[in-house]
Amino acid sequence: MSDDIKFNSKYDESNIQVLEGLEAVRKRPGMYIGTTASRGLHQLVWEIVDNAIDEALAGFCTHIEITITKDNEIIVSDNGRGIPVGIHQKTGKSTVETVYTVLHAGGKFGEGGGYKVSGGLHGVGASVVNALSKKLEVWVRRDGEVYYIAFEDGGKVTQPLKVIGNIDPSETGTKVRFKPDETIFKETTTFSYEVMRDRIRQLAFLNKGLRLTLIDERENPTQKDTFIYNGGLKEYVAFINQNKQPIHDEIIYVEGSQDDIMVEFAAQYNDGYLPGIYSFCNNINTHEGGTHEEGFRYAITKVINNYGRKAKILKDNDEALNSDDVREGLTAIISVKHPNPQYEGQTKTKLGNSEVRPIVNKILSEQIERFLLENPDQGKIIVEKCMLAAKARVAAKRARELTRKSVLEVTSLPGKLADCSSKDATICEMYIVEGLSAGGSAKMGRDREFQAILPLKGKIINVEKARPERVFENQEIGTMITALGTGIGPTFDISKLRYHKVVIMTDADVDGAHIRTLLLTFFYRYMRPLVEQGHIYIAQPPLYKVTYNRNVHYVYSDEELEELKKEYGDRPSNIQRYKGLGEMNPEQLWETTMDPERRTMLQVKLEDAMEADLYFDMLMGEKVEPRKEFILKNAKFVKNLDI
Ligand code: 0R9
Repeated sequence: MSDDIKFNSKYDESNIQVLEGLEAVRKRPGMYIGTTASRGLHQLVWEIVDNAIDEALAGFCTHIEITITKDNEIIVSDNGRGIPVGIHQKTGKSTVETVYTVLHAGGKFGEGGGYKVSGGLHGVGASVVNALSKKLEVWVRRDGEVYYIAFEDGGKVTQPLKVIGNIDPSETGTKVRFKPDETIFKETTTFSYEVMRDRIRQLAFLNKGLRLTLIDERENPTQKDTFIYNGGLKEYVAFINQNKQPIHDEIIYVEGSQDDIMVEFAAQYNDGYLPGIYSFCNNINTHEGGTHEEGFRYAITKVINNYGRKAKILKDNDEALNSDDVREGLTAIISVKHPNPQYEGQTKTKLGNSEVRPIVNKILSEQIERFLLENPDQGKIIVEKCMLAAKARVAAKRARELTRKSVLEVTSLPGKLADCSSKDATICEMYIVEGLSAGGSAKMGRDREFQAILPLKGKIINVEKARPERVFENQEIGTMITALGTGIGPTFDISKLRYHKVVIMTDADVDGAHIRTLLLTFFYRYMRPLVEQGHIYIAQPPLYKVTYNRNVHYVYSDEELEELKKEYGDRPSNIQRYKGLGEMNPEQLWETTMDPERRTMLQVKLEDAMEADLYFDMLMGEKVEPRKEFILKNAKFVKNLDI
């Protein structure tokens, strides 16, 4: 059959169109996968995995296996029905070839009438992966036969579809192997096991009962992880709360569907103050929220108030709980699957479909109410926690009205800030410096045109453990907020940011690391756009000053010191180990750490907010055991532990 395909009359004509389509992808890959850096490279894997997940959602696939080969190629296989192999009416080519060569074909050409569910902003389909691959092969097991087709150099068919073997008709599935094109992915073609493991685990949580296996053949012995969660989002919430202190045992779990829209939800309160609310549509994290989150917020506020009144926990003269009160310390995940999602917002991660709001509201209201009625012990704990949040809110408001202005309203710049003279925020930098003496050196050493210095006295409050009202009362935090100019909370406005580089400069010791983590936690929890948009940096002061005769070298790591010794011999005239920034005079601080021509700074990036949440919980939260475990496990990486 496959040999006939070439002679089909439609073949030549459609072939030209196909190659033009794929060529467009190669010319502008960014338009299709966002970027050709590491994130775009991984996007290739997700495009293929998405198709297998669709097959699972259609009810025909239970296991997906993803392998990174020794040569850094990717193999994805599923045990679904296998991609159809018959001739496709419109293209005159086999459906499998069509899927891999016609843009956006996967969703439109399904024979089973199922719709495409998984995938989001870049859900562009398998043909894009083919266009950006040096080589791509597909094996389909269907109707007792193994079919094979191969492409090279961005989608040119090198082996037309043919049967290469016979099998038991009960064995079905699809396997795809591809090698990303190095001329497109110039920055890197190396896949990250950690990045892939985190996303695959998330996909397992989001698709209850589906088994996903990740294998890395680059490691010896082969590294392998299998994920399957029969509890779905319930297990996801337990996972997120692993380093928190839940206040009730039973996780609230809701599942339902209406008008082809599937809704799944799980939630549990912990003794913290900040909410951790995550939402997904078609397995894509909707960071900017949207109609599913609105439906959830409405439902939970209404149900907890109603239940609280009915159960007489909320008394007649108690004020109603607002949506902030009922979300304090709540970890919740809402996931919807929608056949035709509309995304809005700056990063197109806000769900816009208005019909989702009432559907989520209805399903959640009914089932959360049932949960509370069936679990009155837990219901009582939950309502009381929300009432405490409301009390704190009311008290803080009163205190603000009675006493000094809140840090949120202060407008004059803090006295401690040595500001820069330029008003052009895009070139301005603010150094947050540990200690008053280092602050003094930094003030003298800086370029006052564009570098501002804010010295910090001691440690800032741990925002992970403090109620927001207390955070805002904290002097050091107040000073920072005013200096930055953005405001905070609902009035946060990044366009008012006064410095586009905010540089954390602390000593290279344990105290310095602690202060740095406290500051990062604050920025992450309360001013996340600063982190997301890459405004936060970490200064890299040198660890040593090494002198050979009269030549001075500043050395930034122990590896570098070893290199230097190799190069110049083992006997420098002097090695000075810098314990703190205070030991450097202003010129040295400028030369080594602040001069844009010579310094190196680390830019803090946020790859995955949910993973970051877990780390902050572990490093800064209440539970000691997980932190101890982490430190023991990572002790070998800690080189300069000064105790
Ligand atoms: C290894 C990665 N897996 C896939 O890419 C994959 C796609 C796919 C699929 C179907 C089944 N399994 C799959 N795995 C499928 C089969 C049928 C109908 N719809 C889908 C059927 O047997 O009737 N397809 C995804 C798109 C297409 N198939 C189609 F467009 F070719 F139909």
